[in-house]
Amino acid sequence: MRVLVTGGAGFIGSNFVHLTLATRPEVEITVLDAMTYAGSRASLAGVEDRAEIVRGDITDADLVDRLVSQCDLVVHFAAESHNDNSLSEPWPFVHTNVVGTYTLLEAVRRHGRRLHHISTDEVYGDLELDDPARFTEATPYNPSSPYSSTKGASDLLVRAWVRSFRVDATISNCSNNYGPRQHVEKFIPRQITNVLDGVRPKLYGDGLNVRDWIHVDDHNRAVWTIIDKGEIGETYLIGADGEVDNRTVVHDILELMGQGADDYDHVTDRAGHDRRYAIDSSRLRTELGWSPEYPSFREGLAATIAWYRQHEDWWRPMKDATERKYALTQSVLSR
Ligand code: NAD
Ligand code: TDX
Repeated sequence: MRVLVTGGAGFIGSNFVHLTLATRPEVEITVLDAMTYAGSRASLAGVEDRAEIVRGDITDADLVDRLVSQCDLVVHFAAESHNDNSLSEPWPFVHTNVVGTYTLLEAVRRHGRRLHHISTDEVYGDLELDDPARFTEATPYNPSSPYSSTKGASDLLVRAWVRSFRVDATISNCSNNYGPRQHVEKFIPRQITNVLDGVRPKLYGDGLNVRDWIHVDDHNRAVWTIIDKGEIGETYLIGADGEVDNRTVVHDILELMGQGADDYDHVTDRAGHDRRYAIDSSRLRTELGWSPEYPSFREGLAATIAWYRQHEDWWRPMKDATERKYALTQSVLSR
């Protein structure tokens, strides 16, 4: 079985490649990745002899057509993925997330291939802190940011191609991932690497926003469960009951790294900052029998801190440029 993994040099995609090669000897992989600032060849170190790595864009229709024709299954991770970037420069999000997904859909339609589309819980908008509700597969779409609106658009394209052209596709919407090989622009690795650099963590606004954390390996095991057992045309929500507010995450990082619990700074809030995400993953658990394997968020966080301590060679090249970008954003926001 040959699997085409788009975005396979990014955070979740590269972990998917490593997990798949370690657990599925029958699978051969082709990675298609544009190697944007978020893609890293170093994330695929050690897999080169078992995976073909193609540098290319998912909006390149000829390239996509050829690679799709040569595979049995497409797992589509490639995206512009960072909310803050989508606020400063939305166009790459429309291009990659919407036009790129359209380009893949047309190729899988032509060649009759199976597609699994990776999406996010952010398409459902946000919840109040005291709302007992969680997102389910029936929650109406209500995205807030340019990022989440383009992910919502890509999901709707997939649904339309299933209904109109009988494309064999499934969709998953997952909550916030953490783990190794996540770009240092994202919340958890940004704060871990700040502490390693002797810099205080930066908390947006009041820090009470809640995210529903899941370890990236649990996400990717769920993706394989859906590929193996999911019903074509259906959507499955992935989450591990990991709701934690941002201030607690920063406290945990500081404590696990031997710092004072209050050694952090509040900075200007993100525009339109979603308050809370929470996933009800009952459908995936009861219908397909998936459950998360990571025992707790704190244990996963400790393992993630250890990974960043041991892999400075991986994150150092991207740290300065990321912090320069944040300094610029903060100076614009505080004007
Ligand atoms: P990432 O930014 O780490 O990786 C994205 C990858 O896509 C990079 O390797 C990049 O080079 C590649 N890419 C970008 N534009 C491309 C293009 N035009 N053509 C080919 N490749 C391109 O993102 P991630 O956090 O690994 O997210 C992967 C997927 O999972 C995304 O679809 C995202 O929406 C979704 N998701 C992420 C999370 C999360 O917490 N990170 C949660 C739920 C869903
Ligand atoms: O320095 C920071 N300080 C801070 O308080 C950063 C970078 C973030 N935050 C806050 C904003 C959010 O409330 O932390 C929370 C998490 O922020 P991000 O890591 O940027 O993630 P989020 O915006 O929640 O989106 C993530 O989860 C859903 C991924 O980036 C998306 O790709 C995914 O779809």
